[in-house]
Amino acid sequence: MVALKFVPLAALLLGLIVLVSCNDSDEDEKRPNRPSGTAQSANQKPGEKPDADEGEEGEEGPPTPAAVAAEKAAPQQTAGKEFAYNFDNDTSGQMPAKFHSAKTGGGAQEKWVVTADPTAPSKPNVVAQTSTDQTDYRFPLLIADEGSFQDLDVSVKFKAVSGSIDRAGGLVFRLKDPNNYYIVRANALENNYRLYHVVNGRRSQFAGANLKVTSGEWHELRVEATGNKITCYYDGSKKIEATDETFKDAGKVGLWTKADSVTYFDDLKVTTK
Ligand SMILES: [Ca+2]
Repeated sequence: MVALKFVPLAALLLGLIVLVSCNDSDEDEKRPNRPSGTAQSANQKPGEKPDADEGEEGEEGPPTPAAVAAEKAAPQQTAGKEFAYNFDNDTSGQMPAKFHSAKTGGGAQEKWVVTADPTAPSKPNVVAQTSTDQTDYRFPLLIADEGSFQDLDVSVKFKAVSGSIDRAGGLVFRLKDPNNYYIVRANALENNYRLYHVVNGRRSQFAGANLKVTSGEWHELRVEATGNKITCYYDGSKKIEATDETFKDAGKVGLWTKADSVTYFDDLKVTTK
């Protein structure tokens, strides 16, 4: 009799214990998750966010590319022909002569202007991409109008000034139009140097190297392309050697940034090989 009386009481107690422990574990699950979830998404910028730059393999970009204007044809340059641009005779606050601007991807209009910089490799001027639209898949381009180049040696100095989504500077070559080109770029938020082809507005990385990219200092990007062989240097050191069959014909050269990168460039030089 006594035992029987205890059965419902024991069951009740057991039920209460289960209920309390369930509540506890719910709270335990919720409490640490909320702040860590927030911290994670905050920490995801810039290194771990699902950024287009994070896709090491495969294509990136919208299935239907943003429309771009066709490029005006530029005469293909013969071996030994050289062009150099120091922006020092261009007007501050305006686009540099012998260039036009364009954009791959979405977001606001790119803005390239000549500006004075006391640290310029050649003084007084540099050319700067100054728009800070944070659209991630957005690549402002500054394209040189005078020639197209097949086998080439092209270099530029760049200084990563600011950017929270991205802080990068790049060199474009064998460009057919703003949706089709090769690009090698250095990223000061990710500390890497990567080589991509962009085909119909979609970007694929096919080579790269990890290296320290400091902001606020000048660095040199340089590419040698001969046939399908592409060699990329960073501050004079060979960092990438790759082969690729995508763009074999002559194309234009240019400068590149991404998202909200404010980047200064100077002394673009290109020589036909
Ligand atoms: Ca200059």
